[in-house]
Amino acid sequence: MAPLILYHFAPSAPSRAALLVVRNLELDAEIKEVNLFAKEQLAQEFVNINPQHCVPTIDDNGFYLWESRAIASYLVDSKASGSSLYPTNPTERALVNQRLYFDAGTLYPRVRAIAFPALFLGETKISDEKRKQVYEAFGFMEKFLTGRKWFCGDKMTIADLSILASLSSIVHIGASLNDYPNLKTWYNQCAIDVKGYEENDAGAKYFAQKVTSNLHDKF
Ligand SMILES: N[C@@H](CCC(=O)N[C@@H](CS)C(=O)NCC(=O)O)C(=O)O
Repeated sequence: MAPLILYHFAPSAPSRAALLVVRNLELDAEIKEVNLFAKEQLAQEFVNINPQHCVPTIDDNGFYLWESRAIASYLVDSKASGSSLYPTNPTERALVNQRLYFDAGTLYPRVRAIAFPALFLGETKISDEKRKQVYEAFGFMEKFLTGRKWFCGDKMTIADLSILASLSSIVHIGASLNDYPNLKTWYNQCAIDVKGYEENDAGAKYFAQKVTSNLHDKF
């Protein structure tokens, strides 16, 4: 059987989230870089696979899938069914999904609202409103983590991996966790327990350097 292929670009938070799932499931996968800064995602052979031309995308023996959180759940279901990374119990799974949707619909868009204009639209400032929106999301996460080691309870799930990829990007851009002790403790715990933590962190740092080099003011 052909190996799993992950089309990946390290600065991209969604792409790093999928890679973290690969690493935490210890899957044998070929990682193929799609350099977005060189517009490689627009190459015809990639668009043939994914008409939305985004990373991450996987090729699992001819099954093509994109959207990082869909990839995360598919990888657990298809390669490690029963793993606590994506529990099968309906309420436990629903909570993981809620956190994944929170990342997709709240946290990541607020990070992107700062990064994308700085990277691609010549924006040199972060508005107070955008900063406030990021810290509001931190406040929500602080509450999600009350009485929990991980976002969904006492075990790490794909929600933690997805959130880690988004959060590390904005932390390296300069957002502070100091007013969010639960979140800070969780972030430090990730450094200990998440496989591929360093790899994710290096991608997040590189991304943040690109963003902050275009910004005149600090986060
Ligand atoms: N919701 C998607 C977002 C994917 C996404 O926006 N990827 C960006 C990089 S962060 C991309 O590939 N952009 C290139 C393009 O759209 O042409 C996911 O979670 O996978």
